[in-house]
Amino acid sequence: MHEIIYFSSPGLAESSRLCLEFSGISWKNTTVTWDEYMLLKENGDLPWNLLPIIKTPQGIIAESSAILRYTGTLAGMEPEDLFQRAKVDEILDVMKGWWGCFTPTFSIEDLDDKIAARKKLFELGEPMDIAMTALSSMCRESGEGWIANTPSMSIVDIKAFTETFMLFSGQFDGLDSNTITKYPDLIKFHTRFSNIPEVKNYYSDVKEDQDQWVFKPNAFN
Ligand SMILES: N[C@@H](CCC(=O)N[C@@H](CS)C(=O)NCC(=O)O)C(=O)O
Repeated sequence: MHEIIYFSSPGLAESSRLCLEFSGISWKNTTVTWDEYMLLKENGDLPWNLLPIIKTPQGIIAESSAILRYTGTLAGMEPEDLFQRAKVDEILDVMKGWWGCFTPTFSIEDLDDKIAARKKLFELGEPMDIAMTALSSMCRESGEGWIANTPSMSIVDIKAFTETFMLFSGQFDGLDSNTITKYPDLIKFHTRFSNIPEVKNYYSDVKEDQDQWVFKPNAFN
């Protein structure tokens, strides 16, 4: 049995949760509070003191990218072709840089300043606008409909879906659905992806007050 342990938010675990869902294997989604996280840390259960981790039959793996590649392989979403796999990794690395420019806003203490900083990131020509525009082009231009031009869905499609739309759930002050609806190609990508049966089914019981509402069909329509 595989078990992912993380907080209840989508965060760094959602892409792997979705991969496990696609894999068809039996798995457990364990969500923890901050106090439970601290306990895991104090008990030495976390290889690098951070979440997420995945418990596998052979032991624990930490680091979200490693977990994504592991669960993506279980789901058959790691391309076998070396070039295609490297392309997928290339785009994953680029995406990591995109979200990296968002991270410093977490340490802004004044709420108005935090909101202003986040809104600015999405203004024309600013880093997150550049990111959303680049992702829009990849969605528009992908031959087979998959972001890295793979013949079937890869882990980069999963990561693009979960890590883009989770930004607009309302959990991050300053960002809401009005920000993302400025990018129609991303809304098209959302509509297509959220209606894939496995995805639709996985989120079917999600309630409005859960951050995962953004992954349901029509979330932004
Ligand atoms: N590079 C790690 C980063 C993990 C990380 O920063 N996890 C955060 C939650 S998103 C955490 O465990 N925070 C607890 C803390 O800061 O003490 C990864 O990709 O898994």
